[in-house]
Amino acid sequence: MKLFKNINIDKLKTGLNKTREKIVNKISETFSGKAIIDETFIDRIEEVLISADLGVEMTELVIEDLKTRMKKEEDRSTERMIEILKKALVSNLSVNNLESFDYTPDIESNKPFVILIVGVNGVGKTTTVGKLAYNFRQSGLSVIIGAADTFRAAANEQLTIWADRANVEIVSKEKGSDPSAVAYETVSKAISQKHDIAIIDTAGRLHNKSNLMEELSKIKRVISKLIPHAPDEIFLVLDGATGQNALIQAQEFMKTTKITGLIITKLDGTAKGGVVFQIIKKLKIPVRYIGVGEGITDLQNFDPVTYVNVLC
Ligand SMILES: Nc1nc2c(ncn2[C@@H]2O[C@H](COP(=O)(O)OP(=O)(O)OP(=O)(O)O)[C@@H](O)[C@H]2O)c(=O)[nH]1
Ligand SMILES: [Mg+2]
Repeated sequence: MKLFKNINIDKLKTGLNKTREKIVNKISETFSGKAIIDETFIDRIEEVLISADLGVEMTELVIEDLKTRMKKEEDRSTERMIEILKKALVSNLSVNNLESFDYTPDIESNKPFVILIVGVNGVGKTTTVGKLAYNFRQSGLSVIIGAADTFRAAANEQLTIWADRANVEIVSKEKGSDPSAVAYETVSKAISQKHDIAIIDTAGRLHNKSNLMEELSKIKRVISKLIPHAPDEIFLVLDGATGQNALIQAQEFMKTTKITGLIITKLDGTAKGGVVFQIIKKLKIPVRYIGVGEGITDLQNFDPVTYVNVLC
């Protein structure tokens, strides 16, 4: 079965412009005319990486790596230094995350494959459901989506627009109905109508945080009554533009929900794209997709090497 592999280098480049400018321009300034690698020079690089939201821990690892690699270098040109930095970034990204290089969900033997989309309000869950549905649909799979955000008034309409754009079926109920009932009906229909994939959107905000977590557990329980392996994936959506906060949110969710993968949105238009490194390093949950725009084609597979190459 063909599955979508969406990596558009140009789009990714444009999307990551601000982060790249921050890292590359500042580093180029630092490097220009420098032949001696002294403490001030290293400190400057460290500042640049931290300001791009790489985080202290990840920055320190990269800097150590950079120092070791630079000792062996004759060529101290800016281009060469950026190359070395790239190597240091890639090797630190790959450590715990080799499996995310090539993500192919095993949909064939787990039909209908159920994906639950979770995250706090405004991070881009509904948009991501639309983009995912479109991509799977484009790969020739039949998709059904469920509007289990019954809390917010406009949530149904918003997801219906995405369902039309992606040309997929949608299950929704009136505002205020039980989100688990929507999830149940979505998965039931996925089974009876033989869809390949069911994607369930959830609310980002309920009356309070423990409500939200309880609701998610209930959705999970209800779905697994229909299919024991479901949900096959619980994707946590994080807004990359919030930098450090995204990491904190993820840690909160992980306390109560078994997150199987991450989707980092809004990496376009932010200079905090370095947060992806921190998230990977700290959370040890694979990043599956990244959002680089509001359009239906703006969801890409995440590949660490491509990400670093586009960034520097
Ligand atoms: N630039 C950009 N905007 C995005 C991206 N993903 C989502 N957005 C925008 O973020 C805003 C919120 O997106 P939603 O999909 O409604 O977020 P949500 O998590 O469903 O929000 P709630 O349902 O309120 O919890 C919208 O304006 C989207 O267009 C992205 O990758 N890039
Ligand atoms: Mg939503």
